[in-house]
Amino acid sequence: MIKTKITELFGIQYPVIQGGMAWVADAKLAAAVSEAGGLGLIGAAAAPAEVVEGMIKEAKALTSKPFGVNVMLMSPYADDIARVVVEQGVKVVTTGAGNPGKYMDQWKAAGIKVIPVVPSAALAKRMERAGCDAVVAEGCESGGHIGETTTMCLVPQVADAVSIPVIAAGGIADARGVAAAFALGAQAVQCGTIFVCAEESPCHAKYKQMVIDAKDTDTIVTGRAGGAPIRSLKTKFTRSLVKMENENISREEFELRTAGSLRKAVQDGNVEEGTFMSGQIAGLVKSVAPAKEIIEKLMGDSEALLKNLTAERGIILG
Ligand code: TUI
Repeated sequence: MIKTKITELFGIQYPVIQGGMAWVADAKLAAAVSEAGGLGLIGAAAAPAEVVEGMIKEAKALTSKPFGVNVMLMSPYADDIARVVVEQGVKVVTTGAGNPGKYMDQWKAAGIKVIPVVPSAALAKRMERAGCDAVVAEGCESGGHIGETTTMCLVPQVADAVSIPVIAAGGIADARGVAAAFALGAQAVQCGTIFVCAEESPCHAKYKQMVIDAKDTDTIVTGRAGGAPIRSLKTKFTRSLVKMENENISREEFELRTAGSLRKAVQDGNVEEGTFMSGQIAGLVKSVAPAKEIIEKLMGDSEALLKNLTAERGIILG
């Protein structure tokens, strides 16, 4: 058993949160993770509020354990989704891709635990002052929309900047990552890429296989020029996007080429036009497995490693 401030805060068994991945983090995946003792998240992404409401109802039918919703703040529907999570009595809200300040009063009044994803210590401090309950310090090893700082550098600096609990994200897919996260000052981990390959994940079999086949250097960052960098698997398509950006393609043209590309990856496994978001840790993901198995292996190995860290590493103290 690994009990931390985060397992206490959420009333969960293991200090593992599943990332609120756009198109991937649906009700089935979130419920499976929560049922297995972690905290599952539904990713609201850019979906309309009715769709998110439907997913929340579906998750409630699948699990009586706590689960959360990730609100992607760049969504045109963010205001409506902010209201839906309150109406539906969601216990935990994480936010990404922006500052959730304008929703804080509404969410705190409803007793929601608010956990923003932050890419910097400065934003973490602002979020603590705004009354957030914890922060996710997400390094740029992550898949999807990323900041500039690595997990190794971000987590300890965020941990020093705030007194609320810190959850480490970015590059964590096994016990070594969990142990490192604790050593850096985190109280829990958030994992994304490993759950792309959960049996319950809605990702197309081709997407899962591409993550399994990926090695350490197989991701690429697109969208830097437009100010919304996205990490995904290297394909002919994503390489061509970077080439176009380097040739100063217009933002409109870039948007046109990338619109709907994540959906094409998740639902269709379309390698020609899909964006297969993935973290740099894909190389550690070797198979598709049920969420419960993923979590039990991750946490079982972590407990063993944490108990015996130096001996397992051949490090001699004193
Ligand atoms: O949000 C994510 N990852 C995502 S969101 C997403 S969907 C999307 N698609 C196209 C363009 C943009 C998004 C896919 N992956 N992770 C959390 C995260 N939050 N990463 C970085 C940030 C972030 C960035 C700036 C959080 C706050 C922030 O603050 C700016 C400010 O207002 O101070």
